[in-house]
Amino acid sequence: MPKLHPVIARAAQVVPSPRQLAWQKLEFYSFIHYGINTYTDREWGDGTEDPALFNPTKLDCRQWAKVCKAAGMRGLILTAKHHDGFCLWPSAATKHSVESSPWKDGKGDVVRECAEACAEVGIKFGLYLSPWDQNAPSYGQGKAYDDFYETQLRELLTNYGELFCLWFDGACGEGKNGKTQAYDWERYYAVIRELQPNAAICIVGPDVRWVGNEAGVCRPSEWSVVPSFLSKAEVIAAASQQEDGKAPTINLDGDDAWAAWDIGSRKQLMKHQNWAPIWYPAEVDVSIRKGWFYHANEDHTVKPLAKLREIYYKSVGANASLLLNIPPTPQGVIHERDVDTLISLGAQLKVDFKENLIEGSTMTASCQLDDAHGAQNIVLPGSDSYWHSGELHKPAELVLDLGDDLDINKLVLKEHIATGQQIEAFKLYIDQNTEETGASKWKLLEKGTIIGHKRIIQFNETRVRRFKLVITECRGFATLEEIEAY
Ligand code: FUL
Repeated sequence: MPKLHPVIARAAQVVPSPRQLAWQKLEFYSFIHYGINTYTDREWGDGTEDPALFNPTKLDCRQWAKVCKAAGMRGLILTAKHHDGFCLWPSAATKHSVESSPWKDGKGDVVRECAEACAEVGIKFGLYLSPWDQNAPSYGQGKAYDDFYETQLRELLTNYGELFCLWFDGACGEGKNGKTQAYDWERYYAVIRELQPNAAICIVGPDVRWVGNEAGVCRPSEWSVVPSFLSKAEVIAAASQQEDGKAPTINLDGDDAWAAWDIGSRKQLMKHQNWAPIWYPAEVDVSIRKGWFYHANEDHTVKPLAKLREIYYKSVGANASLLLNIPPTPQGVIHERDVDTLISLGAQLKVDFKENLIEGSTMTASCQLDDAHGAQNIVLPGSDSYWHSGELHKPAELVLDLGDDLDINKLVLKEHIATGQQIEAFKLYIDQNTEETGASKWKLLEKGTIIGHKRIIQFNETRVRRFKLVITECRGFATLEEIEAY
């Protein structure tokens, strides 16, 4: 393989932070859009809503957490405050909160109940705190609002245990005559790093990138290493939805830099070489229903199991994480339609990934860095060891021998991303000779690009004993941490 251009060599050296690695391992978690909009039947409030409207009769955060867990999720992100400014916790910075509602005589705290439920059920907890706040009198006054926002952040970051992420969106629908607030993002980020250094700062933030649409679609090559301008708050805000709660019109085929179909290839890195490459992995956010908040007239829009499963394969299985929104009803529970579908999804994923048939396999490679990085490491599930090709001058070939003919319909490939994302293209073959001996008859099964944290490759169930994986293009070297076969 030809010598790397310095721009690409630099990208090959970019690695995730420990918090990004921890976040990536969660893979699938929920968004809970709940607040005053749940009671006004709107997607975006305007900050004039009466807190007295907030009065759940059966609020059950345990049910939320349990349903998430049953669906196969490892975390939950709650909208502590949406654009209307109503806070789901009693905030010292405003009275526009649950404290002014009849629920539990103003003594309730949804953030606390939810944090406790997640801890009890054993999933991670994260928070969404809308920067745009139409109720705060200081909104649009620069530092005064930043002070207010920092107070709220500190409350959330200190009183509710460990948070796995803080989620900021760039939406602001103030329109031409609205207020403009220049958020002091660096100040907000510093508070998060100070109080919860392990929390990932998502979307408008340095740790996790919005995939660019709300349809559950990833790019075919969803690079985790991209030019750093993509993490600039102005760029993200410009790409976010701007008009009354409408989904963004971003089209991944568009040619603006954010929306482009390709943002991390060599071509893009060369084009944007003045922007240092950063580790900025993608998250796919999508709602189980039409809207982000609950609306009874959208009960029929709950996505069917097949659609959710497809979204899972196309996000978690394409080097992104999946943030699936489930909005509770005005009673404060997840609607039975959503519950049924989510339970089926969890059951389906359990069946799909029930028995990893890799145990007892052998894996050989045409090259390896040293004895500690041999190909057999790839078929030791759960171990930290991995295969490292060493510097590559020609394609690396790996052969997986399952030890017997087995009926397989998917492989899961994982790069060792702690040492960066390197693989740019691969070919996967199956051996049509299923006997132990005799010459292999390789048939091309799949031609792919990136692998990253996880690439799920599905195919028609085939009786097969051996696979060959050829890494045809990569940056510097290649690694693989694990292969699973189902
Ligand atoms: C957007 C918001 O405007 C929507 O209401 C929703 O919260 C979505 C996840 O992010 O920017």
